[in-house]
Amino acid sequence: MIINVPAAPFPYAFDPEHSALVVIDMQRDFVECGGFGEALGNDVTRLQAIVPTVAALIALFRAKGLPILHTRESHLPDLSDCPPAKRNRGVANLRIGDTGAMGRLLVRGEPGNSIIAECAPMPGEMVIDKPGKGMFYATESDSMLRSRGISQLIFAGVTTEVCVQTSMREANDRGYECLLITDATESYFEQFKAAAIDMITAQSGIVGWATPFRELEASVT
Ligand code: C5J
Repeated sequence: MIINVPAAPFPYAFDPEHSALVVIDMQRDFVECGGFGEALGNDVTRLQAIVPTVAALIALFRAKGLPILHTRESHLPDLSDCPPAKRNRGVANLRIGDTGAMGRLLVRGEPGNSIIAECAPMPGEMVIDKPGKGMFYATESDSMLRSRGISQLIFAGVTTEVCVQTSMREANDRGYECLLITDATESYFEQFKAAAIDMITAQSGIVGWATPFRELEASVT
C-alpha cells in the first residue's frame, strides 16, 4: 500500500514494502568529543541534538518490521583504502589513522568508530563499512538492498551535506527514490544543512524529498 507522506517539494509516495531506513555514520567519531569530527575543528555538540529523533526513527522502522541499513565511515588499519586526497586534511597531527581520545581516528574496530549506543544496530540489521563519503562507493550496499527488493530509501544521520547528501545522490543515480528526514540529520554548519536540503529538493526534487519525522510518523501510524 502506498502512503502519501507530506514532504517538500511534494508528497512522497512511501511504499513500505520496498523501503529501507538508511542511518548514515551515527558514530562516536562524529558525534562525541575526542573523535574525527572534533579533530577537524568542529563543534560536535550540534550533532548530539538529533540523537533522540534518529533513535525514534529507528524505533519506528523496527516497530513496523521494516529494514534498516546502518553505515560507518571507516578505514582499514593499514589505511590502504584511504587515499592521500582524503587523509591529507585537517590538523597535521590528528588525521585519519592517528590516535585520538577514542583510539585511531576513523579506523575500523576502534572505540571511536563504533555507532553510538542510542542508535546501535540490532542483530539482523544491515551494517556497512564505507571508506568514502557515499554509501555505495566500494561497498555491497546496492546488492544488499536490491536483493531485498528495496527501491526506496529513507535517510537519516550525519553530516547532512557530506556523507548524507553524497549517499542520496549516489542512490538517486542508482534509481532509488529518496526521502530525507530533516530533523534526523545534522551538520556542523547550520547553513550547510539548510543549503543541502534546498539542493536536494529543488527543481521538483532533483535528488529527492525532505520532511520532518513527525510527518512520516503520523502517516504510518
Ligand atoms: C564527514 C560524514 N563529514 N559522515 N563524514 O567527514 O559526513
